[in-house]
Amino acid sequence: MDDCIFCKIASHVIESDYVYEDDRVCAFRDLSPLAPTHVLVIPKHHYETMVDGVASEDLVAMTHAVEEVVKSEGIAETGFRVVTNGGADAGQAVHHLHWHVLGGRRLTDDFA
Ligand code: DGP
Repeated sequence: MDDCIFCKIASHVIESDYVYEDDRVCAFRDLSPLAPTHVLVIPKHHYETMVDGVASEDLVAMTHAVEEVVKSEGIAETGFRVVTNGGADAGQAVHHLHWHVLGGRRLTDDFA
């Protein structure tokens, strides 16, 4: 996807503040953090949302990345939240599947 910012970050065409990477996924800090830890976990393959036929290998890799991130950020024990926005009603701004990983403070009942 030539015009997808997250494809460019995944392929290092545009560099970001990466906190985890393997052959299927990468994780990097959100530009506008809503919590002390606000990391985005994305598959390197372009999917728009969770209902875009995501390969099970990519789901496993994303789950593994969440585990690595919450451990390295020191929030595995204190608590964390994983959120994904799919489509207009959810306010999805970037149309490349991403999981927000939030933690480091008491999270409210709202999105963050
Ligand atoms: P969503 O509403 O779920 O599509 O959130 C998209 C998030 O992506 C939003 O929290 C801001 C973040 N974001 C957008 N563009 C960039 C970027 O170029 N770099 C980084 N690190 N984050 C970005």
